[in-house]
Amino acid sequence: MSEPSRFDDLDPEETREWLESIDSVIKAQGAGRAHFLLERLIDFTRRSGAYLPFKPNTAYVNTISPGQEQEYPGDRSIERRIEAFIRWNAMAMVVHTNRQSSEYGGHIASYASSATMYEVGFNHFWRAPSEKHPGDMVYIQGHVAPGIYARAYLEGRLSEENLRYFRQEVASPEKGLSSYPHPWLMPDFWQFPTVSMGLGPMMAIYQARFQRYLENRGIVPETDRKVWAFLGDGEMDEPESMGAITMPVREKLDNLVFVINCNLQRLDGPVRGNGKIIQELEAAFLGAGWNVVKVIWGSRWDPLLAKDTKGLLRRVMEECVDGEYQNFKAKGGAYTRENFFGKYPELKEMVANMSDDDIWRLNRGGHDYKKVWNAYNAAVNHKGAPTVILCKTVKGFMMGKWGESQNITHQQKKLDDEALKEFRKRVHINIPDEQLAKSPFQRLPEDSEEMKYLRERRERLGGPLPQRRSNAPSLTIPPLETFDSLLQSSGDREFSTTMAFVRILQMLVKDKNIGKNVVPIVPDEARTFGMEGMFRQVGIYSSAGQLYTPQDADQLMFYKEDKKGQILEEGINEGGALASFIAAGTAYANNNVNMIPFYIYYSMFGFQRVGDFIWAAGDSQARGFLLGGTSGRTTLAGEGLQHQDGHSHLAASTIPNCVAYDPTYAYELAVIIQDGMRRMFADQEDVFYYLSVMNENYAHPAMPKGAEAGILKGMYLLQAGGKGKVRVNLMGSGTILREVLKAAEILEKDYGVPADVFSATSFSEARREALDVERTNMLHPDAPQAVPYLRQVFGDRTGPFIAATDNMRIVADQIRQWVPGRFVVLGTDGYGRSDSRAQLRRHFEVDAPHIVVASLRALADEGKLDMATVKAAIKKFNIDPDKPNPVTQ
Ligand SMILES: Cc1ncc(C[n+]2csc(CCOP(=O)(O)OP(=O)(O)O)c2C)c(N)n1
Ligand SMILES: [Mg+2]
Repeated sequence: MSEPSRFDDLDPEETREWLESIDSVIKAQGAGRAHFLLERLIDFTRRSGAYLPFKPNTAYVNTISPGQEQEYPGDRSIERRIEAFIRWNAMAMVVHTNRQSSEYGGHIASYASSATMYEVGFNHFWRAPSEKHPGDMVYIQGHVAPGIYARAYLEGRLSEENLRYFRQEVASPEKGLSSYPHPWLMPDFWQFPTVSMGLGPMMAIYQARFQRYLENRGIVPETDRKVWAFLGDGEMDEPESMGAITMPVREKLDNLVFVINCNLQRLDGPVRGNGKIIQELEAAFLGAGWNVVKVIWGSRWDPLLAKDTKGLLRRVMEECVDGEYQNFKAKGGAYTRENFFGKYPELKEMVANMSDDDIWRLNRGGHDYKKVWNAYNAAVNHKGAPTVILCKTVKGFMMGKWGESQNITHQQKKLDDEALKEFRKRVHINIPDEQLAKSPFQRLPEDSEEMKYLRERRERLGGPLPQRRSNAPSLTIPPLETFDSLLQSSGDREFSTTMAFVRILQMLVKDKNIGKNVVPIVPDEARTFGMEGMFRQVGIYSSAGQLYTPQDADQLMFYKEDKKGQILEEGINEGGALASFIAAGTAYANNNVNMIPFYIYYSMFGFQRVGDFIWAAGDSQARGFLLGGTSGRTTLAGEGLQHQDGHSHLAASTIPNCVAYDPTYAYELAVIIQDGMRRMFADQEDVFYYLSVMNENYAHPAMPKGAEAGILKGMYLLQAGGKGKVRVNLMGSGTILREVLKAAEILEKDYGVPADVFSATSFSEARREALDVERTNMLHPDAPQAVPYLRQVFGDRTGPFIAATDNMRIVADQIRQWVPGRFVVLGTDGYGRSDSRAQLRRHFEVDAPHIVVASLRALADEGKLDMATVKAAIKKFNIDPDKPNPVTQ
């Protein structure tokens, strides 16, 4: 059955009667009663067998009608002038930069479309952190950075030099401004990295939820602070953007406001040329349960809409697609008269007394202070659900034919004299012709009413924004002895490093100083990692508490949900869990308190699945521990190809401030976690950790005396071989270190080849140190030349060296240039598969026999042993020399 159009009315008289009835109900009993009756009518009709398709859309007009609008509380003419100066300077900094070289890039059109949306926020809504208030958190759209810098310039926070060094951070580390919001590069300014499209929306959602978590747990006082996220309409196509929109409804996050700049264009062209992005987004957000506020039409449309008694204007508004709306702004008033109003003679008549310019000036909602203010005001006062504001704007607004609604506008970085003249005209700034070509930056006189207004507004809201703070107090980290039980030999008791980690976590949550700061995060894998004991111990965070008796209430370790619960159980949602990790890991900057996130997940679903979030965590200077659980391509046995990770350490090494370890023993893990906490939460270093933990059970030895430093540096001598001239040096990490130890035993016993065995806790940390030392040496040829740690730890040993791990070979290969001799690396290159650990280690050629054969062969290559011994060993260990290479299998 086709849907009847809401504009084709078979019986207007009957319709009028129904409307009058509802109107009288609204007047007499209120909108609530009217809503109830309508719902009952719909329900009744459905139950009578009619097919009523669900239509989660309202008409293509503003949600807030003119009659409901409040007066604008600001001085529009002053604000317009301030905005004009910001617009000019934002454009000028991009033009300047590109005049030096088009290498630098930059964007004008995105901010040009959203200036008013930011100005209304800056002048009326967004509080800065101060003694009185923790401040609102604004996720600014990445590409509008020039506009934000231009405002900071007017305020005197940035200098003209700063603007001149836009995108030149190397040329001037002090003055350079980063292209986009990067806390890493501008740690006092930017709070939230947003430019990788789609990450901002999710990070904002989880930030808003984390605020409630901190409040409910009594870690920060309850406040009315809000999280605002500014997003592009094109950006909403990223799966992450809408991927988490049901959570804030479930969590009743009325501290969250999305503002989507619907300028109808993305980079290449229209977002929905053949449809209407605002209606599409409205339906999705309404369906999810958000408070949706559409700001489509500016005030100049109000009189026309008031005259639209027959609904023809609304009909055309609804029937036009975005591709056409783009044309109306790109092609001018005459075009709009013909192709928009021209659809009905009555409409054409309606605008007959308007000039083409008047028609072209019919403004869009997102460029109208009053409309935007009313939408923001509705958002901050809405209770019980998040709000999304859909603002319709013009991409490249005020750029004239050089950018306004043009498909090329996103890439427009250079404006010629004619274009600058047009821009000058549009912003009404008096710049003499002879100066125009230089597009000079414009300041407002310090004693002007605009400057007074600008300052007064921000002072009233607590100071300038954006600003990032990081003066949270350090935490008192427990000493290593706290984990003494893990530093001792476990005797016959066998357990995995994952279990060792859970023990450490359990000890930490009990710590009197930092127990409450610990934030365990899991994506529906707590049982996988043996953490279910913690459900009861510290509770699972739930804003609703627990409204039911858990199925396992009679068990010791029942599923306890609690408003004060400490565990963030994110469900099967690695992206969301990472966003929680970032919120917790940056609490020192956003909540003035150091929180200690431990996010444990299947190692395969970390760097590989949500690597860009981890990159953003690095940019954000998040602190905390990522734990790649059940790691290792041959250790996770049965799970097979999709689960068996042997490359997360490679990916981890790509993130400069991510410190990664692949420990074997409980004591190594304890040393690493204790020192990591010291670095991040006592010394407040801006690093975060990636630790792989495994699920193979084995006994753990006591920590060798004095091993701490080597564990942290990434390599230490675990076991010295006996006496003997023909010898090898072995190294390994994770569970494969145990294969290495077995190999050492075989080599010594069966072949009389003693082996020194090193535990390689981190090839990447060892490499970083060595590279750093060499770089310093290279640049200081006259200074005493330092010796990389790896050279020190290997001392005067000569080859061969054999390394084996449960990772791709390239992980161990990272240290090749500092290994003083022949270096043979074994690893798990290739797709994983299901089988037992023994079978898998044989398949990937990292079991003890392969390590023995590799060692013998290396000795033979050095002439220290004959090839016959190698051949015999291959035979003895039943290794099929013609077995296909696992890489290609
Ligand atoms: C993940 C990701 N993919 C692609 C880009 C490149 N990119 C930058 S801006 C842009 C278009 C943005 O369009 P929209 O979200 O509508 O923002 P507008 O500039 O129109 O406000 C694209 C594709 C990016 N920054 N991030
Ligand atoms: Mg857009």
